[in-house]
Amino acid sequence: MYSDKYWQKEEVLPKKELEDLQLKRLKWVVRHAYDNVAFFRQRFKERGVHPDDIRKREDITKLPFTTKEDFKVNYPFGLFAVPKQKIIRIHTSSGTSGKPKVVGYTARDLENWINMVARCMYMVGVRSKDVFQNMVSYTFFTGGLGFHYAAERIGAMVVPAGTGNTERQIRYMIDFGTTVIHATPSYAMHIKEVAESLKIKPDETGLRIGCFGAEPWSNNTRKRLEDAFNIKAFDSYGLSEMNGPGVAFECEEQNGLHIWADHYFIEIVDKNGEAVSEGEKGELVLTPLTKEALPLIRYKTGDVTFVMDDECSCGRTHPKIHRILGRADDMIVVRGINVFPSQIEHVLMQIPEVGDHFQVLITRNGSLDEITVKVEMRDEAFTGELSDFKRIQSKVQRELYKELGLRTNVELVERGTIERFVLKAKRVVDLRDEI
Ligand code: DLL
Repeated sequence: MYSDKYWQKEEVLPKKELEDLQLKRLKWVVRHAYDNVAFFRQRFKERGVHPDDIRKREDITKLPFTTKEDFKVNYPFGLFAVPKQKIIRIHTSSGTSGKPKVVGYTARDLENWINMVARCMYMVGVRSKDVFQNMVSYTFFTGGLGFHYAAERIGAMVVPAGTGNTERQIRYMIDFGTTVIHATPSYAMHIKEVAESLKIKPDETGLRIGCFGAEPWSNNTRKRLEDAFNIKAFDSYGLSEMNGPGVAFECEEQNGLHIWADHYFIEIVDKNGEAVSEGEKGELVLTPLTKEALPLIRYKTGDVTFVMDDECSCGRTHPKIHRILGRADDMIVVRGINVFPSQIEHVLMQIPEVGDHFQVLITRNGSLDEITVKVEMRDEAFTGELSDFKRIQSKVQRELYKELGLRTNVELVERGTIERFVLKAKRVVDLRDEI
């Protein structure tokens, strides 16, 4: 630990020093990838670029991008830059189809990763006195072990709960005196609902902090979770290809996520792979600067965000990104209008009559795309009166129109009708190709 306030001294490195460190590490990782991964060597040659061409940070744009597709071609270990005996762990990230992406770690990679997640947890106030209940999957998913070892490193008491068996999770929270929880926001919403059905009041638990991530969620969901559990809830961003969680995390300001620039080089690009203007939104491209096992160059994450490069009152000098707006490939294009599911969530979660669960169905009616939002109502709002029902339905439709500029069909359903998820939610069902 560096001080009472920070886990590592690198968190407050002056900007110039941080940039110098980035350049030094960028040169190292580019050379490492070129020397040890045939795939990168060939890509560099095709592009007519050599590691010696990297003299300043801006030279990164000379390098080719790496994509999710490249994992498929190189399945399982073709992108690894060290011999197999130096890899001490692997994880996988399952895409929606085809082969999973296999990611590997050397002992030093794991050490760096543990420290990055520890930085994040320490940043939001987790200390050795805390009881940390880790309610995500512990297997191939990076969220389980990623948080587990970091919490142990801080010295917290770890409850390796995993997912599911929600009533027991709630029992343990109370019996063990859990103070910090980690879950996907959709599972946290489900836990909230089960706790409510058990008539457990937020202040009956000793919870203080919630770490939520691994999928898009909204500020209005944050409010609901904070009220239900009497906690402060923080957004946690990461991806398996960049170790897992611990890439970026909110600090106590809850306004943007610090992205650890001593370990990741950040770019935001448009559809053509060109840098966007400062502060504009686009796809996040990351180059890990210290990864020995998997030195991905200019990796296109598919996640859409923008850089909020203002000074932060927490004192950390690492840039902040806005919470992820959505995945480029999650974006629904309906009648020419781009919609991210998180925009819909944002609208729904601020309407008091609306419950915590929803689903978006996209269908085609002739040549016209239709979007139907199925929304659970809160029990209290469900009076049985048709006029109430109609009023709420038009209210939801009106609010969605204001945000999306798009007419939607709204179907109100009873609580418990829509599927619950213990890890990442699947909220959008696109039936356009099936009709
Ligand atoms: O989800 C790693 C993780 C574990 C992050 C625990 C946070 C907490 P993957 O399964 O490889 O890794 O999925 C990565 O999930 O590219 C984003 O599209 C999405 N994602 C992750 N965190 C967030 C977030 C883990 N806070 C993919 N907001 C990423 C929005 C997120 N999307």
